[in-house]
Amino acid sequence: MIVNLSRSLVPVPSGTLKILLSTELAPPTEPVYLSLIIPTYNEGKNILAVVHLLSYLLDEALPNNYELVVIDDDSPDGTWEIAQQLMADYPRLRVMRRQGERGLSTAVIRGWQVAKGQVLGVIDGDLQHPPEVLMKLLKATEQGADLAVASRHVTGGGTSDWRLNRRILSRGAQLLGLIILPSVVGRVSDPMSGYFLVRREAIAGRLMNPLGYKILIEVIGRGEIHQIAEVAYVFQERQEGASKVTWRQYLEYIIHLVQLRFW
Ligand SMILES: Nc1nc2c(ncn2[C@@H]2O[C@H](COP(=O)(O)OP(=O)(O)OP(=O)(O)O)[C@@H](O)[C@H]2O)c(=O)[nH]1
Ligand SMILES: [Mg+2]
Repeated sequence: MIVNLSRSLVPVPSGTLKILLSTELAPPTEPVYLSLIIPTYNEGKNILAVVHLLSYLLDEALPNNYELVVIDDDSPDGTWEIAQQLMADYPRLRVMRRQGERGLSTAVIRGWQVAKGQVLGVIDGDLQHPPEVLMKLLKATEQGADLAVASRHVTGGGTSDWRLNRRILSRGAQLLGLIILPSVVGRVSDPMSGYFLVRREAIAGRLMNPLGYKILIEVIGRGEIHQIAEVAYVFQERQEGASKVTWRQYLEYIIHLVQLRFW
């Protein structure tokens, strides 16, 4: 009888936020091409659809050569438990339940710390990032990009029905970033994107210290990124669940920029 050990949750790494070099991965670890992290907080109504759509596409594009890793911060709606049950039907899915440490950026890095992929990625767990764009991001990494970013600000990209105040806030935050940290923020058209893939070796072995939501600026700021590709996407409206964005994220973003600039 084959016992499926993959049904248990992934243990949460502790200590510094450093990602392993591929040579440091423990021997029984079977490497894969892509590890895609799905950070979640109260996404119980979305997680099945996200896992299903991504698995459907990746089973075709990278059969048995990818993993999806849900990192849930102990959501009150039990997202982690729903995801854990999905592992029976989706063998490439792994799930981590964090209790203690919280926050989007550190969730992504904790996921990358347990990842087996040569290429590490992140996608929102609320279907606002169109799954099919992933195929173009993958292609860009296969063609040599160290970083492939889904962007709302290249031809063909956009933000569906964002209200004017959110557009202004988003563009204002980008402008501020360009002033405080031009060498990082100026390298991509959409530095606020939470949908991208990065080559493991470009960020491994470096101490990451992100704050808040904007993990991409941490990756560009601390990584060794030479070649960048951008792929257009339209940020979709949320159909289920609620946004976690508040003023706090904007404040943390500013502190994060200053931190990256001076430390
Ligand atoms: N693990 C974890 N995931 C989080 C946390 N905050 C947000 N997320 C997830 O990160 C993704 C993005 O968060 P959202 O609140 O949707 O932010 P957004 O998409 O930029 O903004 P909206 O358009 O308002 O939804 C979603 O999958 C959330 O469930 C957190 O503290 N921990
Ligand atoms: Mg969202």
